[in-house]
Amino acid sequence: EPAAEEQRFSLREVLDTFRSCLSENREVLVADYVAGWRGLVRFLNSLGSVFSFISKDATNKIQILDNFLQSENRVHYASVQSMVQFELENELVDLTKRGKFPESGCRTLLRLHRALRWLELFLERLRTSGEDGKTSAMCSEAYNESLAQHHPWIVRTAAGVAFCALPGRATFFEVMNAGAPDQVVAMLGDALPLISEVYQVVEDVYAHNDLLQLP
Ligand code: 1PX
Repeated sequence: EPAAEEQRFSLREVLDTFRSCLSENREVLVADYVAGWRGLVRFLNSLGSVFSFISKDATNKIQILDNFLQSENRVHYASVQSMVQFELENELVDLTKRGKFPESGCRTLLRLHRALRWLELFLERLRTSGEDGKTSAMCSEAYNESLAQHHPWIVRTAAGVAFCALPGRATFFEVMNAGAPDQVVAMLGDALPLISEVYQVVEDVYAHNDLLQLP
């Protein structure tokens, strides 16, 4: 029953997935990271088909990482840290220009990692916005401060058009299905520090290995 399924879906559960991402020794678990993204994409799809070019790309990247998680090398893909070590030691990453490994785990996860920064900035704006806040403006500001810097003109333009189709703040809060607006705001307040912690751990791993500009 798809309708009932839709009903139960709350952004709270999705954001909770990011809680389980971090192990006790601050390893970022790829399976949970990917599960979090799968939930976000589901949410994006429920906003309408204008966003399908975005969700298709995200789904594609999720699938690439999923394949590694099912492969014979899966133990090496358990955490972001072990993935980076494994792919670098075995020279499975194109470091300066695209070549033999256009779908390495490292470069694929980096795209989602950059998008997580967008999510953090966007949700923080949503959390602190007033009732008349414009989601499209919040979204494009967050985008310009993060992902846009890594996208060519054509993608930035398409993204800008899609942002105009975002529903208003009230509808947005309803779709999140996390209760009344003040409860949504509280939920975002709980979830954001976690998202930003996961972001920061991955950022540090990539920076330490000089991987932040992978082609
Ligand atoms: C309540 C808030 C929850 C909203 C959940 C929204 C989830 C958004 C998921 C966005 C995932 C975007 C992944 C983009 C990865 C990417 O940068 N890909 C590009 C580079 O990849 P490549 O393999 O070529 O190096 C690729 O070119 C991307 C193409 C698609 C366009 C990406 C536009 C990204 C806009 C992000 C903002 C999403 C707006 C959603 C509105 C709620």
